[in-house]
Amino acid sequence: MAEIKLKHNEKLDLDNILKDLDKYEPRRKGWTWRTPAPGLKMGPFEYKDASEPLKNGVPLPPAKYFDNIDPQPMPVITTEIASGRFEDDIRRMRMGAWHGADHLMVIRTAGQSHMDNLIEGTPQGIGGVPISRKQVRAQRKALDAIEDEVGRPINYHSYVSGVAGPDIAVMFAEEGVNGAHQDPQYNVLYRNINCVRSFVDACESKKVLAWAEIAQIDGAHNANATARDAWKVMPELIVQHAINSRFSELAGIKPENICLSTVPPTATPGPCVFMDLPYAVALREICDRYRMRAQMNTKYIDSSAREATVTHVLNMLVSKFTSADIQSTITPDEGRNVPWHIYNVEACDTAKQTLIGLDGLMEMVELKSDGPLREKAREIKERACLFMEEILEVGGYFKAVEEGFFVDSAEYPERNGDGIARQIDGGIGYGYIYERDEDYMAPVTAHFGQNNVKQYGGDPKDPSALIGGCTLEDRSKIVYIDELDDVDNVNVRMEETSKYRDTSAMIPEMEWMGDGIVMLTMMIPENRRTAEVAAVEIATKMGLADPEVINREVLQDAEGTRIELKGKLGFDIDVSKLVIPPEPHYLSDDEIRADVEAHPLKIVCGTVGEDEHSVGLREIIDIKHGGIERFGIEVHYLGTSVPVEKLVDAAVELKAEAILASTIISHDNIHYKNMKRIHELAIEKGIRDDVIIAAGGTQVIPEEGLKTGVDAAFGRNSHGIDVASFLIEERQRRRKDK
Ligand code: Z97
Repeated sequence: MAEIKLKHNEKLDLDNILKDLDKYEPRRKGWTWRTPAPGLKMGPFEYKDASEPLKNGVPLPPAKYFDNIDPQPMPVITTEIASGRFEDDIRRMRMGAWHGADHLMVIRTAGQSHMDNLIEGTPQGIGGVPISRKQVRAQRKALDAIEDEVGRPINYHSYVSGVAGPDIAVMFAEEGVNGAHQDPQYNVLYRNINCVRSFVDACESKKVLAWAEIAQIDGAHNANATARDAWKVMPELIVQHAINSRFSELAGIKPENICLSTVPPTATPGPCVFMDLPYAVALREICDRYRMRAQMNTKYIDSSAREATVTHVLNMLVSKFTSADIQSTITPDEGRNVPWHIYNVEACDTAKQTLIGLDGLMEMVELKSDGPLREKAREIKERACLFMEEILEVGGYFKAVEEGFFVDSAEYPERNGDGIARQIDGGIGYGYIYERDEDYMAPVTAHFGQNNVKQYGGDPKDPSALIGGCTLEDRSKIVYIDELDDVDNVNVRMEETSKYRDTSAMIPEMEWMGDGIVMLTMMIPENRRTAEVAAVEIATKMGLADPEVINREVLQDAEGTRIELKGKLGFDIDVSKLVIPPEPHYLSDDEIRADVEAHPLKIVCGTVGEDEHSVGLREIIDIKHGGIERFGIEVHYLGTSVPVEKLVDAAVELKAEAILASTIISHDNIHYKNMKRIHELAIEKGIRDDVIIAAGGTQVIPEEGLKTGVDAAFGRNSHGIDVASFLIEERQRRRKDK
């Protein structure tokens, strides 16, 4: 099957991804960590904790000041994608990968834990897409092309939870999935699936994950998100991690593929690092042979992206102190349920920026080995051990769940008696566990427990040889089903949006192609309640459909409220009809400096005529404003209301190579008249061929200005770099002509 090659300036062709999926074969199995690059040198810097750089990516915005370098931190960076349409998720994956994500997690949005079989095709239903073989194949296939493009392996991930857990695990192993959540406690506590069934199923699932070398993440973060006071479940979080990790190891998963889904339990305005760091240290110490996948706190996120970003950054400080192996970047928009492209990308940037910003930190600081950090960590570990002992005392995990040990709102050993209680003989899937019959046989690879092939002449060490290999060895045995539902499938959905793929029509989107959603940010000078209603009224008058306030922050009770609102645009545009002016052209700072160093450049300048404005020209020349002085250009500033004769005379006297004239006042076209006069005077004085004349001002239209005979005219929004680039290039042109 021909590999897909992406071009950085061309959109990913979804039709091509979906073509021939029946023939797709994953390139590899198992998880990939980043390659460390100690002592990496990039631009003017050296990094201590970086990993190998990407071939292609989007650097952080300030990278333009540092040769556009894009250093990559050491932890794998996760982006959790939950648009609910896998075909749009694929495009988001590419954007995420360009911003540094190499663990792409697809959140199931259909409540799939209760579906007792594999789902085929690509139905969207009403609750969002379930994970299906077709979806997994399409996404893994797209990621093969994306990882080639960015130049780093990408881990693809989803969930092996629910009553169909083992079926999904096998499908993941067959399809080259690299990471998966698997934790029977999730089924029991949050999906009320029978506990015995969940643990029996988990044996099988974990055995399959082990074979496929899939990195496993547990579900402990859910206790934090569900608890009434999230910081009170710290001992229990450790217990949950311990149960799943030890169980996984016993089922055959290598410790290095067992990742704990850690989550800082608290958030601001609590003194969160003071509470979260001892917890993370305790966990590191007690579960030291496993990997840490640090998620951000999602329990206390509200709808301010700014606030959520700070929480994320504080959380990453804890990650840095405890050397988290995977940094998750669940989008900081959880609080307002807008799982949009931009937030996935922003969160990846937040992680990259923070972790690179903290590069080398641990070479300079050390966590204290005494004091509150260690005391608190020890206390958390003690509480966790007591919790575990009590589980044993009451008769084991199932009994403890029955008695409501978990997600109780008090801090253990206190109990409020409001934990989640599940019956051993109840819940979904109860009554569906059968002992293996005497003549039971399982000629399959990666099967938990007795496969009984010996009875049939097989080799227990190679059980599938009995049938010439199972689907894990012989892919031709995998039954690939394209679609089962004629109406609810990706082809129908893509037909509806084909206009935006196949023509030059374009509409903005946040989540799905063609959704037309835009966000408005407004400062409404009213109280919160009035501002919310006013914002909706304004959006309606602007023609947005379904306007909805998604964030409100009080600036002051009476003075104003910051409002963010989403709404739907009722029209699209044809990009082929746009008149797109060429990009402004600049030389780089280095190019300008080198030219000035080789050929010193002297200029005279001033605001001409009866014009006292000085700010504009100052912006162009002053080093403080990033003006042309910073390139080493020698600037002779003559002030304001400078007669044009004086400017030209100064150029003669100083043997300046260029004259810069600023002119703001435009009454009676005086600005253009003055420019014309400078040009004529330079001819009269015999220096026109030796001097470059440039003029500018807020009322200057460059095309009109050029008609006066000057060499360049600069209008509103011009900067020092525009003027410097022009001067240097014009000089170079003149040098060549000589
Ligand atoms: C995360 N931020 O890191 P269903 N199994 C586990 C889960 O945590 C989840 C599911 C299954 C989070 C994502 C949601 N977690 C938040 C251990 C969901 C999903 O198909 O909704 O029943 O299962 O994963």
